[in-house]
Amino acid sequence: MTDTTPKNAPYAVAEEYVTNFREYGFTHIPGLIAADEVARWREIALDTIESDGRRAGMGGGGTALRTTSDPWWQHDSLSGLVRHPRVGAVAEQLTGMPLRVWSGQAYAKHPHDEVPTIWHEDLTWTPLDSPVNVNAWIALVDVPVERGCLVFLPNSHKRPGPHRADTVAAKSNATTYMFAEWPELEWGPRVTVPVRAGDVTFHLSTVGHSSGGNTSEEARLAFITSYTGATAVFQPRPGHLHLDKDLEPGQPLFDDRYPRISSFT
Ligand SMILES: O=C(O)CCC(=O)C(=O)O
Repeated sequence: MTDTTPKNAPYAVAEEYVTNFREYGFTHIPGLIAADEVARWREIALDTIESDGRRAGMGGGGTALRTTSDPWWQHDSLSGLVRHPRVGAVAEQLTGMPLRVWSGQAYAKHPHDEVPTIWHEDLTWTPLDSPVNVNAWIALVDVPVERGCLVFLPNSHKRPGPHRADTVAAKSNATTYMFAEWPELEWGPRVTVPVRAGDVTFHLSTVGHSSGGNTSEEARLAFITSYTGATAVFQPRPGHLHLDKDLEPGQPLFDDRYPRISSFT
């Protein structure tokens, strides 16, 4: 990752976040989205999950995590959040690379869905060849520890490769595959990151992470935008599912469905 001056300079965050992101593989940026804007997106995300939600594939182990159905471009209501200029600009600043959207979905972990999200990294589940993949996890409500905030394995992106597990094997042992594949990760430090509504955490696809169950009385509501390198190529491995039937293996991503951050207004 090289240092670049972000195109959207007014949206740039302090250099300490860039340093943290590159050192640990994730960073937490408080208050990136203003309170009134978050309130609006919270309503829209909830409505979209209620009208067109499904059970999230990432749950493993029985969590009832609900998500808006893929692909994001079928939900006009969510387009403004997927193309959020500040969130996109920060993703490019952190990675130092030109990026495009890969996916964007709202997720609700309902009260007393107490099953944690499995330990995983995202690369194994991503049917792309790309110089970088990064997720922005946008908190639409306050997420204290008891509501199931994210837990990261700092520095886990620096482990020796290969960084992808076999997707078919990982699927059949979803709750245990990560520590089975990279046993040393089980014994490293873990960082639990409670967040306020409007905060955003960013993490690389090679970083191990999970989240706790929701033992609280309120839904945990978040929006996850996944970005990939502007030059990314669709390259599914055995076991990958992807709903865009117009994409052929080896093909670059279409600008209309996978917009470049530089095209956001
Ligand atoms: O929201 C969660 O529980 C997990 C999120 C996640 O895995 C991700 O953002 O990559």
